[in-house]
Amino acid sequence: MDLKKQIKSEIEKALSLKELEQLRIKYLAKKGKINQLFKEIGSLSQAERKKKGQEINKLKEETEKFFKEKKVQIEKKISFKEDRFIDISLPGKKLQRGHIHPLSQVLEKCEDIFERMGFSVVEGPEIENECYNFDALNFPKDHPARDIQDTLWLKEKRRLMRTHTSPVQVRYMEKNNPPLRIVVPGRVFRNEATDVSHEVQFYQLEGLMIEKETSVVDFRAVIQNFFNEFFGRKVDVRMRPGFFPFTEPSFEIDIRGENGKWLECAGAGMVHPNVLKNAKLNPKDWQGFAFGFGIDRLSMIKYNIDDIRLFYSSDIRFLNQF
Ligand code: FA5
Repeated sequence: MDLKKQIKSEIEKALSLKELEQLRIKYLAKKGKINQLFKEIGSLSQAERKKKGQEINKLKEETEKFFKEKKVQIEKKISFKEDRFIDISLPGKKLQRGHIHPLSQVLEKCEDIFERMGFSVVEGPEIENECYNFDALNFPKDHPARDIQDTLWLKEKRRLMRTHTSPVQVRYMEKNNPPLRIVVPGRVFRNEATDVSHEVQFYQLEGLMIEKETSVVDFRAVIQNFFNEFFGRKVDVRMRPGFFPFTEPSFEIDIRGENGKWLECAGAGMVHPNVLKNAKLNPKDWQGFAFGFGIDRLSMIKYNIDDIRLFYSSDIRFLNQF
């Protein structure tokens, strides 16, 4: 049989890298058959030697090519087999299931309760201008909240990260005719040091109700109903006098956790006549109340969490508990 054919057929039959290596030694190694052929032509005439030499060189090149191709083929088969190897004694891989973040769950619950009381859910921009965040809300020009220490100002002139959801009150009143009942969920930003109950960014839920006639008594009834529903029990609610430039009178709202401790969770009050005027409503015709819940604080009380920063830690061991 022609040597080239023989080599080719033997290589084709090889099943493993080991067999292939044996064939390589047989044909291509120093003492292999092909080198043997080179030696044998030593006795031929120069012309014949040249011709034969060329033939053997060609055979050598082709043989090397066959080996290379076969090696790639065998290696591919091995890695395929390894990929497909299944060890049925190994425990199965558990699929990690995601779920809604606890703060989003709380926001959804709040929205749901207020919607049942006739409030609509409205949103506003996180990047605000000084006018809606402060001026229209009756903040004096020199109010300390405008200070760079409290507010995250943007490079763009008079633009800022909103410090509360209250600017949406004015935005909404400008475009909609009363009576109004809205809640505004959203993220707010403050340039302050963090601690167990303060974050640089946190969530608020703003509420606004504008009617021909409303009073602090209506407000108290609405929030008491909200808290009872939210916590699924009768909740102790405390209203303390407070100060906000956009409400008069103003209150701080505390609720008592199951551990007996009071925690401030909202600011509120009757909408200031100047704010109604800034939104082109006549304070003689319309009045109302507004409130701003700290959603993180509500969540802390609901789930008995003592550090607000856990909500933003992305610690899966914490998040998986909700
Ligand atoms: C306000 O932001 C007012 N806009 C609330 C308001 C709305 C008053 C409508 C009157 C009428 P205050 O700064 O107190 O108020 O924040 C409201 C609530 O947000 C607080 O009661 C608290 O629960 C929460 N809060 C305030 N600062 C932080 C903070 N750094 N981290 C987490 N929660 C905070």
